[in-house]
Amino acid sequence: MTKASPQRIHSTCPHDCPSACALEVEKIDERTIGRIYGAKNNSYTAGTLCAKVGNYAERVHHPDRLQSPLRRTGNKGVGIKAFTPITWGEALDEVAQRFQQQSEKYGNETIWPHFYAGTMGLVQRDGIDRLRHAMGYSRQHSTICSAASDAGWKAGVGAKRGVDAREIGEHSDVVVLWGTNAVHTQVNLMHHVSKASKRGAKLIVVDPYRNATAKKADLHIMLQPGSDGAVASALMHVLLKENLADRDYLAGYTDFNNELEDHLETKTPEWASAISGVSAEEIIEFARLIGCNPKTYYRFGYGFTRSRNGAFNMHAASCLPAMTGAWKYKGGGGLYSNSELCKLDKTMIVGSDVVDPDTRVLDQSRIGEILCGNPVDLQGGPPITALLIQNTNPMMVSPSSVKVKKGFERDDLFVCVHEQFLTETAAMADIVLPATTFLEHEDIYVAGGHTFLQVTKPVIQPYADAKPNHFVICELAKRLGAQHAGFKMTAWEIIDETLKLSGFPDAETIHQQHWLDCARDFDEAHFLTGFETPDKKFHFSPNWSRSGKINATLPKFPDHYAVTDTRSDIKPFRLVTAPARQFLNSSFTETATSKKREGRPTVKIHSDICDQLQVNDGDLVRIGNDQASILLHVEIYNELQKDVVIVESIWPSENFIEGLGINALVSSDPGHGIGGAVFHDTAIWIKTDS
Ligand SMILES: Nc1nc2c(c(=O)[nH]1)N[C@H]1C(S)=C(S)[C@@H](COP(=O)(O)OP(=O)(O)OC[C@H]3O[C@@H](n4cnc5c(=O)[nH]c(N)nc54)[C@H](O)[C@@H]3O)O[C@H]1N2
Ligand SMILES: Nc1nc2c(c(=O)[nH]1)N[C@H]1C(S)=C(S)[C@@H](COP(=O)(O)OP(=O)(O)OC[C@H]3O[C@@H](n4cnc5c(=O)[nH]c(N)nc54)[C@H](O)[C@@H]3O)O[C@H]1N2
Ligand code: SF4
Ligand SMILES: [Mo]
Repeated sequence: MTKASPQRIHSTCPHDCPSACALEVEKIDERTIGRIYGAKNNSYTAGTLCAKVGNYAERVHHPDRLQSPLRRTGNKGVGIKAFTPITWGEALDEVAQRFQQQSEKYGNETIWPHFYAGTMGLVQRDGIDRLRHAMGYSRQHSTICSAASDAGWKAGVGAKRGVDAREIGEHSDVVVLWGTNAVHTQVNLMHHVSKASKRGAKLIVVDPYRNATAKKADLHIMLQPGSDGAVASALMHVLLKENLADRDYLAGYTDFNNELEDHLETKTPEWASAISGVSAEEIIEFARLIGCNPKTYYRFGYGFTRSRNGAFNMHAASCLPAMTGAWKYKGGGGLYSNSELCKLDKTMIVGSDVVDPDTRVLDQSRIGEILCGNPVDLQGGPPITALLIQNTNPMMVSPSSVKVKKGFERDDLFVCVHEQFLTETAAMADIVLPATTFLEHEDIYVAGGHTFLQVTKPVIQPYADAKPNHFVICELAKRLGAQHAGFKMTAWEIIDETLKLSGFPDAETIHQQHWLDCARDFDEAHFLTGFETPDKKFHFSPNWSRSGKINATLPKFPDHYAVTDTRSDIKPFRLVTAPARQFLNSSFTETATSKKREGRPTVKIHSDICDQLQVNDGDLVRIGNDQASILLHVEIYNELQKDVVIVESIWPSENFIEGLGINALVSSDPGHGIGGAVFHDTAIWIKTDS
């Protein structure tokens, strides 16, 4: 007799990834899943999925999942043996009591709910804001990922949406992947790219190293980190000079003018070559490919915006589809993120109706400075004496991690972490609460990489005593006296109400059909009805202050904006800490399969440099700067410029020989514009006398 195959239940991948894959989860029984598959009948996911999530049973059924609330009774940072199980009631009472005590002493701004996108589900991710706003706790300027890229994209285009990536497969003649290692970070996109390649479309990848994506490219622009503005400006120079710009489009849809044309006159390929290390010939070849093929699709990633000039460079690169009029064509135009495509009224989730605009806003990526009491960061307000953390692991992922650790070590800091695992951050907490995974709770998802809105229900029962984020937020609200209708609703009711307020079908209907395609019609998707700027034009010369409070005066036109961490005789190399394939930020570092596939932390160094340093593959070198230094095994890698090194990340600190993670070297300086972490903008030295 053949065994019946397990039931497959629809779900959505919640991880912090543009793909937000539509999933089919094999349900073995009420507590167990089998394999996970990408939904075949979703036209973006198209049955593709990353290996990490295919093998999710290993994560959701991991023996190290947190089972019950814990109180720390031993030292910070030593692990599970420092904790004692307690009940949910005891844990929540203690957190509420400590918050109240601190509030009485210092005012409500002394408490900082700190969160990010461990789950991208809107209710479980952003509900913490409702508690924050209802209580007047310190706010968060979310800069760790998309602040710089958002500002740069919106500067020209005006809204966080772009052309549907499903157009690539059948219509694009050229695809440009700019600063995104899609094979690692959004593998579904590659399904659409390979469909185009099979038709003969050309793939151009712009990236400092020949990563897994660049290996598939017809043209790899292997530039210096932080030099994208120079390359983009030179491309525009060539397009204008060789009459490959679309002058009618420029006149009708953009603010293009003679002053910009004069400015670009001096931005020659030779000028850009000296800055970027890319040959003038390659820049001309690139310009001709995009100029002669207006059906060019640009997929702009986050990677190239993680620099001090990142927002500026995103804007410079986003000028290219406007210069050639690519937006006019099916298969042409660009996408950075579609997260503003489905316009949702999130009042019930985030409590935007109860925000006090006078509460201070703290820079998420400066958590080290903030916890260590930097008065500039604290803006004249009280110290942070209590943290509530959900969906993020700042000890591992934040810049300047030595400072972050120092902050968490403070005796007078009370920390509550709600987590699935005892992360490095949870190990520093006073109270740890066990969290459900997406398979155990409800949520609603939009996506950066596609056009679908998805609503999900639990596939299995919660593990042990784990509870969803929504539960924790509502229970704390009850104890703290926070007032908002959202605290009295179930997660499902909030999803339903959010959809209703936004004019979408109800939650049950969308759940039954698994997703709702929010794609706009051709003219709107391609901005032929106008960009979302005040004058409906694309802006080559943007008004940066539309993004918010600006921290620097940015150049007027696309250019090379030389504000990155510069090399010197002492620090002659530049470090890029690009994401590893088998990890997702700090997640999946707990699963044996991911770790085994990644091997160990290494530093990719060019063989000529290894010869100079007299080191071989596998030898140890020390890399460092003014902040810290780290011992790493060498991986000889010739597919990068000689003065650039790559450490694929983010490995747990314990996997580094001396226990210090890669973010010890990354600065917490904010990117120019409205801020943003600068993970790929670090000048370093390399030494062999370890
Ligand atoms: N060196 C270097 N550092 C980087 C980057 C880099 O490229 N290089 N990238 C940066 C970027 S882009 C980002 S976005 C950050 C992200 O950094 P993090 O925010 O730490 O990212 P994640 O690992 O996605 O998620 C954090 C935690 O959320 C938890 N979690 C997941 N779902 C839930 C849930 O439903 N409830 C609760 N309570 N917890 C949940 C997971 O268990 C995980 O431990 O890292 C940044 N750090
Ligand atoms: N496997 C895996 N998938 C992930 C993640 C992960 O950690 N692992 N993280 C998730 C998250 S939170 C995010 S935000 C996305 C990010 O995904 P991406 O948009 O792909 O961005 P990054 O991963 O930061 O960087 C991508 C590439 O940018 C390159 N880069 C660095 N500096 C520069 C530069 O100055 N110019 C140019 N042109 N390129 C540069 C890096 O070398 C790297 O290859 O991926 C998500 N998906
Ligand atoms: S590719 Fe991204 S969205 Fe899809 S399953 Fe993997 S992590 Fe999730
Ligand atoms: Mo991110």
